[in-house]
Amino acid sequence: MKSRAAVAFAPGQPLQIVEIDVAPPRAGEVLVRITHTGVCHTDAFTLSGDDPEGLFPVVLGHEGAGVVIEVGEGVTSVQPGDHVIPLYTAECGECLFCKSGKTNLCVSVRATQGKGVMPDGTSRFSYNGQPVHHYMGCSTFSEYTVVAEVSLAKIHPQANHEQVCLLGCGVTTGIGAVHNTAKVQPGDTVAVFGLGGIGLAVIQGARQAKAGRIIAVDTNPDKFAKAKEMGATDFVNPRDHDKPVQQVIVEMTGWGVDHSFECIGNVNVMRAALECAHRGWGQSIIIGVAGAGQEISTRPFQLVTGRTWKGTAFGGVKGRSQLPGMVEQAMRGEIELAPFVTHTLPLERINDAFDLMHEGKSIRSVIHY
Ligand code: NAD
Ligand code: AHE
Ligand code: ZN
Repeated sequence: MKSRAAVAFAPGQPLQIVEIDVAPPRAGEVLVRITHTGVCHTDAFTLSGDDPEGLFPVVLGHEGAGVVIEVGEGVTSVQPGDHVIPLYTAECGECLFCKSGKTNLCVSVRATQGKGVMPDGTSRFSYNGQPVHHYMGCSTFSEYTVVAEVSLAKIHPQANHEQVCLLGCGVTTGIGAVHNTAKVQPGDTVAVFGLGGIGLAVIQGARQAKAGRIIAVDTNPDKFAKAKEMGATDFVNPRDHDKPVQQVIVEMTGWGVDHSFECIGNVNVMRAALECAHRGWGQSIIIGVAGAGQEISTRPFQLVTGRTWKGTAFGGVKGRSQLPGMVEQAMRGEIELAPFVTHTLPLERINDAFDLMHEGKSIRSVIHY
């Protein structure tokens, strides 16, 4: 079938809105009509050419919601008409990782996903007869996409797709990082570096966890108002200080924070986030994605004196078993999604969404088809 899609033909180039061909779903696969998709910084990261797994041409997008149109042979967990969120972290329930009870990092389709193809090693997308790659197992920048059955969470049919698409990545990642990875407790002190969609979701999660002080850090002071609305109590612009931001935060708190979260993808900030963690027990959670060749460093003494460095993918959330419940939490107002949606744009204006992100003017632009 034909599908309108925003295709990234080459790194660093604007997306092109074209009509691609989408082949029918094969065994274990599902054809989904995407109704809405957010634009996450990770899409911009891959488009920039900095992603070691970046492949072109590709249909990017991994923060969507939609409706099942057709299922391939053997698919039993969803049927046409079901409302779904595609998952870049699948959940097969059977692999070593799913069975461990220790992680959400299912490996069932991860290897082929990273190569931009379906689990059988081929693509369902083509343009002018040439294959186009899939992305993160989702490719939500196409109105019609094909995903593996294990990469779909079936959600409440009355959920508002314009908002719950953000549970496909940003909001789930931030909230999940607080509850599943850091396990923030009432009264804990938290520092959040980077106040985009991810950082604001961390703040929302920290407020849910009844954290005490929530210190919001960004070099763009325009981000502070929304951070305050979400529950941040203190605001730091590193550019207002002539000493390292970790020193500023340690001085504000006495010994540092119980938990810090890096939500930018900057390895220097990752170091600062670790070094503002409390002596003896503070932990720092890396959420930001850094480019090819980037490495983190600190003095080992920072770890010897009791700090812990961790990372998280999709906030540690198991998509098929936990995301439907998070959608219902959003429907009950227990997760607030509306403040994240600063712009809604038709597919034709998707490049504006990238510009707004780079200019620091948006939290999330949601694209509709
Ligand atoms: P965003 O662009 O919306 O927000 C980033 C924020 O960081 C902006 O407000 C920007 O002003 C701020 N910033 C930039 N440099 C800074 C600095 N030196 N000091 C302080 N603040 C600075 O991005 P986003 O969509 O919120 O994504 C954030 C990061 O999280 C990206 O790296 C993205 O790839 C990553 N991410 C990871 C996961 C995961 O599962 N681990 C999931 C989603 C996104
Ligand atoms: N492809 C990159 C890594 C990108 C990355 O770390 N992705 C995060 C999700 S970002 C969502 O916006 C993630 O979940 N990683 C775990 C995984 O399995 O991809 C690289 O460095 O090669
Ligand atoms: Zn994302």
